[in-house]
Amino acid sequence: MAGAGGDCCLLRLPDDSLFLGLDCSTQSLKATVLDAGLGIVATDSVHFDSDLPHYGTRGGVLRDQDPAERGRIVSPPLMWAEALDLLLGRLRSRSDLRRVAAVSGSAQQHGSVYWAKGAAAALSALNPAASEDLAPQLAAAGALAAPESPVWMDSSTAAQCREVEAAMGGALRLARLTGCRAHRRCTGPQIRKMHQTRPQVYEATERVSLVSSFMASLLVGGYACIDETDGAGMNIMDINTRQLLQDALQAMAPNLEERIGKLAPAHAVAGKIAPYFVQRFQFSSNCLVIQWSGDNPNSLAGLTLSNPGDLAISLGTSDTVFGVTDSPEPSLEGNIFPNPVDPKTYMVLLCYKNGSLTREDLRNRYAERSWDLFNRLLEETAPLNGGKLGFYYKEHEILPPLPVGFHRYVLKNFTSGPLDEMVEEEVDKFDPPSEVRAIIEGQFMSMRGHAEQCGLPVPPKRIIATGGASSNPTILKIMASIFGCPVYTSQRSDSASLGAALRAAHGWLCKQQDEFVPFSCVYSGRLDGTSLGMKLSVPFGDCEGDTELLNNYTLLVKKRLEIEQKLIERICSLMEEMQMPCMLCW
Ligand code: XUL
Repeated sequence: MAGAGGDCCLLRLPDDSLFLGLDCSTQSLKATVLDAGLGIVATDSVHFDSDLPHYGTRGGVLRDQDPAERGRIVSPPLMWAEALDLLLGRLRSRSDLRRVAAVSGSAQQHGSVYWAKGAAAALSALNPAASEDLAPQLAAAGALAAPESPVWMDSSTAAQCREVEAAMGGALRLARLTGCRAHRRCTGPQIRKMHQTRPQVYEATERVSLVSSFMASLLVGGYACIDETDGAGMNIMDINTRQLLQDALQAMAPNLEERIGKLAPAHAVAGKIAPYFVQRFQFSSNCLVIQWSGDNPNSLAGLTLSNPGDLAISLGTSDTVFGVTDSPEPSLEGNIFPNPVDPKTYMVLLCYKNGSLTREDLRNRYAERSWDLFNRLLEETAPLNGGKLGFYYKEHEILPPLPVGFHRYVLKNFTSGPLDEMVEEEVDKFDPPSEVRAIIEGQFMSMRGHAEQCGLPVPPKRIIATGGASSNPTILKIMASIFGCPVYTSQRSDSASLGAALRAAHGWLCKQQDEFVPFSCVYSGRLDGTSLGMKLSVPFGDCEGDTELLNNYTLLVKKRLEIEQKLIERICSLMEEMQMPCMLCW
């Protein structure tokens, strides 16, 4: 039997079937359609800002301008619903949606959606014959208790994070139980803030969904469960038993369990697709909706990451670093989630808020808004940047937990003395080429240092780079030098929607077999020549000097982590002087 580790090759996806993967990320909704041979038959996307400008988002989000609500960042859930109609309409004209055997999805992690009382009934009554689409029908039924959802970028929950950690016996205990400390983007503290600051919304709420389960709920026309992988980003689930923790639920808000509902494994069936989608877009009424999950877990599936020592780095709105482990060690840094495609293992994730938008900001300031010039400047400057280290935070950062601000240091006597004895001097600015190198080197050095602290293997055996900036070879070359390993790229930059399509096929197979089957059954023997193939983009160790350079980066990473620590201490004592609670060491 396949589930018992038997011969997966006996399992077949029906020849004429299609599998649809959607990814509701911060800035867009994307789709990948796979055929039974795992070839890509269609892709498409809806960009929230430009395709749906009436929601007024920038980068897919709305930033609260009220000084009392600094750091509050939200998105309108109806925008995601409208994007779903638009995207399926576009896809229908390019592929035969009747052949879709299963659909699954990926979404930005941690965001919370508040369904109003009666929303379950409204979802089941979505009318395909009505002239209105999903969003106006949901609005007319008053299906949402809050028109805006706090998303992963929201950093306005510092007080709630402190309270929750205190109630749960400290940050480390909470991390050991739930997979992470109360990071500001975690959903539990978001819900607590909603209960404290908008009690009327919380009272009116029948169900809280994550962005992933919100989208799945639209597709099944009823509340879909939160899956156990994305659910781990909420601070309310025991990552070992995958059950809700009563004391954590109570630390968040009253009567929360009934608003969360049950959790389900990521490979489970959420339901059959609702009649709305059957009639509007010609899906088969037998099309299965497989549980949706978070974007990072879906990328893990899309990159078929399963070997210890493989590290994925996704360079997108958030930069993330992740790998698989069977012996997770939750700490104050990073997140541990159950692996969405293997109930026995876990994924370790580091998340940085300052990803592509911060790189773009530096490009605009120092490289005349041009990636070509940005790359030229990177190539003109020597590795190690002459001992110049930059810390650029346009958003309140997670790793390290530092507020918005730019900090620059030069190591004195960089060219003459031993690196580990060098003392740093703070400066106001660098020349433009050094600024450009400092952000790229700085981001990768931080990833390497924190990955090591979280127990991820450094140097990794290989890195699989994905996300927008992974198409930039100059950036990838620097990644290889700093981590000391070859860098591969996935043939497809959108690993999250690809992962969702593969998970749709996986969920379909599990349902067919009536038991869990290994994820590799979906793709066994079919990695090369399909959408899943990897390409070696930067080799490592072939050039003279690679190893010496790696050793120097090792020292520079150590120095960088020391400076980070000093920056944290400086901010803490400033807060203390101002007699304010220190937001960094709650
Ligand atoms: C991960 C995280 C981000 C979002 C981005 O914990 O918050 O990577 O998932 O969509």
